[in-house]
Formats: sequence, C-alpha cells, structure tokens
Amino acid sequence: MEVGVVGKPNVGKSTLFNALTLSDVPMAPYPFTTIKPNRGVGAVRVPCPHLERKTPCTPGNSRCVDGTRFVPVNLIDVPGLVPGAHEGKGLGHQFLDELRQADGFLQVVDASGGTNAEGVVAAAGTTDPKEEVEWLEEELVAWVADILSRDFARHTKSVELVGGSAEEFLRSRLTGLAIPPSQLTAAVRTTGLDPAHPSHWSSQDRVNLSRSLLRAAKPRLVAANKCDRSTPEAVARLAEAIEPIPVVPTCAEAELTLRRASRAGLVSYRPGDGSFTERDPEKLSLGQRRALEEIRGILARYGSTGVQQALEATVFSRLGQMVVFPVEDETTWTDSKGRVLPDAFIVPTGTSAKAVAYRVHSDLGEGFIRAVDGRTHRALGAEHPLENGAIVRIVSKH
Ligand SMILES: Nc1nc2c(ncn2[C@@H]2O[C@H](COP(=O)(O)OP(=O)(O)OP(=O)(O)O)[C@@H](O)[C@H]2O)c(=O)[nH]1
Ligand SMILES: [Mg+2]
Repeated sequence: MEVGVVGKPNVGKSTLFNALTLSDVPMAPYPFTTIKPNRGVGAVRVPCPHLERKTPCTPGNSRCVDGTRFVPVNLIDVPGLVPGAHEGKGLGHQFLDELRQADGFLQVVDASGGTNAEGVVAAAGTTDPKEEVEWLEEELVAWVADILSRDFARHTKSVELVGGSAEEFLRSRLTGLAIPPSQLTAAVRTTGLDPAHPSHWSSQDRVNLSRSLLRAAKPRLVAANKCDRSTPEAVARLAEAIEPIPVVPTCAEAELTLRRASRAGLVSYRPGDGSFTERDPEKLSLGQRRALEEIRGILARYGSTGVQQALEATVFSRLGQMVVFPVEDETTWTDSKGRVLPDAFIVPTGTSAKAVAYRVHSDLGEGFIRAVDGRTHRALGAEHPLENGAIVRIVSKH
C-alpha cells in the first residue's frame, strides 16, 4: 500500500509527510523546497484484537499502543506541481513517474488561500483552493495521456496487426501504473472508444481515457491544510465545491509539533487524538507553552489536527482497504514462535482467504488448503471473503 502526497508547492506536503513518518525532510516557506521525492512509512490505526482477550500482543510488522494497532503504509512526498507542469513549468512533472505505483493520492491544498498557484506566499484568501484541486487533475491527466501517447502510432499499429485488443495496448503502455485489467477495459467503455482500433483514438480521446482511468484507479482525497488559518465553514464550502472528492481539514504543522514533542517526552499524545497533556509543564519554555496553547485552540476548533484522519480516510474510505491478522494457531492467535498477533496486513476490502495466503507468502498461497477463522474456528474456503479485522490461520500444503 502506497499513498502519494501531491499538490502545488509550499502547501505543506513535506510537513504532513514528516508528521506522518516522523522524518526530517526539509520544509520551508517558499516553493520547490522539495526537489526530489521522499519516501517514508506512516501508519493507519485499527483496534488491536488483543483487547478481546486481555492477552498482550507481540507485534512484529506494526506497533501497538494501548490497544491501538498502527499498521504501516508507504508514503511518497513529491516536489510541488504548478499549472502547466506537463509543458515543463516549475520542475515539470518528471517526478510523477515516481508515483506510478501509488495506489492513490493525498492532495495537500492551502485551505487558507494564502499561496498562489506557483507556491509563493500571498495574503490569506487571495487564492481559491478549489482551483488547485481542479488543475492538479488536469496535470495528472496530462501525465497519463503523455505516457499513452509516446510512440502512439507505432504501438497501436503493432497491437492491431496481431488482432490485439485495446486492453492489451493499455496494459503494455501503462504497466508501471499498476491498474487492474478490468479497470482498463471499463475505462475504454465509459469513454466510448472503439476497443478494436486504438490507433483511431484522437489525442482528446486519450485525454478523456486518462481521466477515466485516473478517477477509477487512483482515488484522491484532499487535505485542506493550514486549517489553523482557515475556518471549518470555509473547509465545508471547499468540500461542497469539489464533491465527490472528500476533504479533511488538516494542520500538518501542529501534528508535526505534537509528534516531535511526544517523541521528546514533553507531551503525551497519540497520533489522531483530539487532546494531549504536558508531561512536565515546568520543563517547557514560554515559547513551547504558547505553541502548545495555540495547538489546543486548533484541536478545539477541528477535533484533531486531521493529519492521521486524512491518511486513514484515504486508505480505508477512498482506497477501500481493510486490515487482517494472519496467525499460525487459531486458538492462541500466535505464530510458530509463540508471538501473539504478530502481523497486521492492509488488503482490499473483501479479499479472499486464498489471496491473503498469497500476501503472507507465495508458498502458502500455492499450497492453500483452507483457512480457519480465529474467532469462530470455522473453516473458510479459498474464495471466502474475509472481514475487516479478521484473524485468520492459513492451512497449507507447504
Ligand atoms: N500555518 C500553517 N503552516 C503550515 C502548515 N503546514 C505547513 N506549513 C508551512 O508551510 C510552509 C511550506 O511547507 P512545506 O512542507 O515545505 O511545503 P511543501 O508543500 O512540501 O512545499 P514544496 O516542497 O516546496 O512543494 C512551511 O513554512 C511550513 O511550516 C500548517 O498546517 N499551518
Ligand atoms: Mg516539500
């Protein structure tokens, strides 16, 4: 699972990335601070099933804090895009290629309207974040259309010569984008294109097709960042204006401050919480106390900094994922080394028992006999769709 953090320059992408991953990539109040992509690992929260039994867990690939499991998600922070990036403006869209494997996008916008299209700081309210959402789609569409159009005549002819379909043409050109074949076929249909003759598709057809593909295969959620300088009402107006794309108000700066303060032992704060407490107020400087007071005001206004919620809404609601817990013993919920609930995996909602087996290890998938539900102890067939939070043992020949 990989989420791409995208948007125009200077909106807070790297700040949000640093907050989610506790990294230290450069952030600054001017455009193009990020000049090459940053990769890191964030996490989404789910209740840890160990709470159902009061036996502590022994997490391996994830962390468990007071019964909340933090399951890893890969993140990429890319340099800011400006309108016309596909024609080479700003840093162009060369770095978008790094996002090919991303399952979806978290677009950061400046909800306060205080950054112009090129990322230069302006007075609050001078730009409309709705426009950022619209032109970013155009840039992403142009990026995909460009990939499709490279050597278009040659590639389409060679597919048609051997009686190949549109799907084959698209699959060969867009392999890196990790779009399932069914979505390729569906996009050709919804765009109303002739699947037998891709060579007849005009450049506008390719743009329309790219738009359908992106909308279906790379869902986007908008983080209305710098919400500390905006209002819940303005965020609600943005959400209405860009429906059906969901919007989550965020204050990346506050989240980063809280996570760093928590790491330094200054406050008790769990990512996503609506409050925090100072550990030892005596130890805080006046500046630190003031910064924390300001953050309290933001939490009171919005309920949380929104950063954790934005990632979770992207992964669970937009990308339709869920979390499963594979174990080797369905009674004790342990692996072969006796570790309780060691792994938590993010998989698409409704993933079958056999697909989860493959996810754990290809050998387990190939030798799949049955799965066993860790709660009901019922046997589950290969195609049985698992539920969110399922604890599952895979019985395999290997
Ligand atoms: N007020 C406020 N400022 C923020 C927030 N998040 C980030 N900033 C500030 O916005 C500026 C830009 O932040 P970056 O994270 O560098 O932005 P970016 O989108 O990665 O910028 P590029 O890499 O240049 O594209 C910095 O001065 C941050 O401190 C926020 O939630 N509220
Ligand atoms: Mg940046």
